[in-house]
Amino acid sequence: MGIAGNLNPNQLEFFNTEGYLVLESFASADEIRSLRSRMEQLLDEFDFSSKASIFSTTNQQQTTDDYFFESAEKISFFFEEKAFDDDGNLKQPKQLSINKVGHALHEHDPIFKSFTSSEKALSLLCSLGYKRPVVIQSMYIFKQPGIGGEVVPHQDNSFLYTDPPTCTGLWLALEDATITNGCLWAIPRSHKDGLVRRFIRDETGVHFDKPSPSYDQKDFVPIEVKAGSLVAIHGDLIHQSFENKSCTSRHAYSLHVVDTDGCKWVEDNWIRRKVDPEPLYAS
Ligand SMILES: O=C(O)CCC(=O)C(=O)O
Repeated sequence: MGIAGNLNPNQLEFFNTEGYLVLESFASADEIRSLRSRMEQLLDEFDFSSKASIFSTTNQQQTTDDYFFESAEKISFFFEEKAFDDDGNLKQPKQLSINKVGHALHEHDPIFKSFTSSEKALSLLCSLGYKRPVVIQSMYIFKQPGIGGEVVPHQDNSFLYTDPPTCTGLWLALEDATITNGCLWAIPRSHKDGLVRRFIRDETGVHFDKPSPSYDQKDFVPIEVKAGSLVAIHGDLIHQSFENKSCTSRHAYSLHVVDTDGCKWVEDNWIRRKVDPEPLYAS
């Protein structure tokens, strides 16, 4: 295989203890420019006249439709809940109305694919102990100025469950992420308490198997990072982000990785692939 891990023992210890790790300057200015300008191009080409699907983490059951399910293997566009007026017209240009693009950018777009399978990304996964990792979803998240929606407290293993759980989030800041424009917040060490609930897909649609616990906001710490920083997030870490009420966007490229060696992708996950994803490497 020839892939060597790139985390030092202190970084690994921090990740294992706190449940997350910030890697500053993970992406170069050129890589950020190229991911952002490719997204600008995809957005320019996106014709939303026939279909507008909304993404909301506060209203997930109602807004989940076939467009959402099929996005697991496509490049699909989801609008902000607050993007439309009462007559269903966009209140601002489409470029400032999209919540996210997902969930298979890493498979279908050469620029996103190249970053996703870069040597440094593979080395990071090797450090984290992945034997045969697959990217199970990718998202370009805009957190638009003024209307960027909140992402409620959650654990990534709830949505992307393997038995045993193996999900890690790799969240790359494409712009500076601050408390003002809606950075990530997490409860350090919360991954030690295990998985709280699962997001299940069945013949009736999707639902959580348990209600959300109520979290004390005092337990969350902000993870403010510069553009180019990557935040590795343990699949059981409780994390969230708030609405962006500022006039500055907060773009990010988020990957979720699971292992396919020594664990099983369970069939009641929302993602049901027709074609199995290719592993990034096999060791
Ligand atoms: O970008 C955000 O605001 C939230 C992202 C997130 O929670 C995730 O990628 O798991």
